Amino acid sequence: MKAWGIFLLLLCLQAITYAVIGESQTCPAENVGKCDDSDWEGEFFPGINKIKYEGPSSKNPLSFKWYNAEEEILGKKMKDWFRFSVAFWHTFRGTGADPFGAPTKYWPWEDGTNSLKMAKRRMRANFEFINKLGVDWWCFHDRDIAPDGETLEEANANLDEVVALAKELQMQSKKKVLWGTAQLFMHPRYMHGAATRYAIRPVHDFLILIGFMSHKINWFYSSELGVYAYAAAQVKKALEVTHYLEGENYVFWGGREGYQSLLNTDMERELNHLARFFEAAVAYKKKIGFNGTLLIEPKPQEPTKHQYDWDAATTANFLRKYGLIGEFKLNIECNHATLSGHSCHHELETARINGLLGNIDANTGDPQVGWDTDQFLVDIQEATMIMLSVIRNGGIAPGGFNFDAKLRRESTDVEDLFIAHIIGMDTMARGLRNAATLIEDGTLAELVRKRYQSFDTEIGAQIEAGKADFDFLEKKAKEWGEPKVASAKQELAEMILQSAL
Ligand code: XUL
Ligand code: CO
Repeated sequence: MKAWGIFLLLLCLQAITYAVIGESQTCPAENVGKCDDSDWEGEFFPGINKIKYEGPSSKNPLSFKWYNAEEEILGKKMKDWFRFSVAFWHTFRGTGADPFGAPTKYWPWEDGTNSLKMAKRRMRANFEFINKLGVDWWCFHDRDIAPDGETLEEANANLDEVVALAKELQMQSKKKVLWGTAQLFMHPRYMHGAATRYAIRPVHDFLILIGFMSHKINWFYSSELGVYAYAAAQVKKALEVTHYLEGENYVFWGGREGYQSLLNTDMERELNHLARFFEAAVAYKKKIGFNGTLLIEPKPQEPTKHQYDWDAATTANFLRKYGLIGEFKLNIECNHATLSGHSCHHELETARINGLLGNIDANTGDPQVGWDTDQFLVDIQEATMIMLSVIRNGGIAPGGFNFDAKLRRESTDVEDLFIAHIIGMDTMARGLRNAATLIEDGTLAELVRKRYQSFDTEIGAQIEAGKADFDFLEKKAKEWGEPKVASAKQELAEMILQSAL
């Protein structure tokens, strides 16, 4: 009886304490776990200071060994060569879940909901992160930063609330959006694509063809037209908020603009729809005075079996066919490049020589895994090749290097978010330093020049100017006899490259 009495007394005391003091209104950073309804008032990354350049001999994982923002390389500050950006969707919405397994990451500030309150808290975490990391840019999809709604109006209102906070945080920290985009692939309404398809139309046409139906039924069209219109409305809003957040670019990645089977697909019609969609986006961009670059991000497949913007060359052809070439550039993603059977360097060079190199989604795949693993790029040789293209392009501003990369599922510490970005930035910085060494040394350029030197002669120049017809060339072939063919010197080129690594 006595024990029960003490227990009841303790319960009463607890009740009185809550009534007088109230529940704790803060959720301090040390409180790893759930953060009920209260606002987060601690630091999100306690114990992590602003990341500094400490040089190659540093053993501190939370320091840059090669990226020195203010250092000039080939007449430009490192930070201006790169314009590094954090991808909100991976860094703040990545959970570690994969098709076989549950989430593995439980960041202390997350409360397990997709509420507006949580969206705002995450946005604050984003700004603390980019401030501490020392990057000036961030990228987002509309639906990563704010919850979707039951209606378009509700979704837009949610977005407006989070964007207002982002704008305030941007002003305080002098950060900006590198690019924004609309997420047109997650919601089931986009399962057939967003800007391409009347999936049901071929069935409908077939029924008319065999005489089963005699006239067009609007219902068959309405749902798919509804998707196209919804996607347009979503892009319209995403363009507006990107503009409001002083975004310098806007990206189109059409994950579901493609097909699973050509049997039920009218490819020509779908591509026409896509071009009309892009035309409307160009018109709207001009209407609202958004001067950012519109970028298309090629990817061959995943989630669709075949995506229409397969690679840089396919996308360039699409833009030329529809007269859109002057309105768009490309956002080359390295992991997408390898999925399409190319190297990142190939895709960058294809974009560059077509005047289309706009931005880089800096990541990499795994040579033993066949899908888009979105890893941080840590291969110094690849980074060097990438930077050779970027330097030849004179930089990529107003584009930049967006880390469309995520932690491995098994990396679960908060500090891993920093370490991953640091090694991504250091790797690219090593690439820049190496590429600059190669360019200043000039041996590689000389090797390449020599391979084409016969075209530097008078007749070579005539050929390059399109002034040598077949009759003339036949005459020369007879006059010169069997040509001597020189070595390509590939191994020597590889040796020169390695000397700079
Ligand atoms: C998907 C991908 C996207 C785009 C933006 O593979 O790269 O994250 O960058 O939608
Ligand atoms: Co990407």
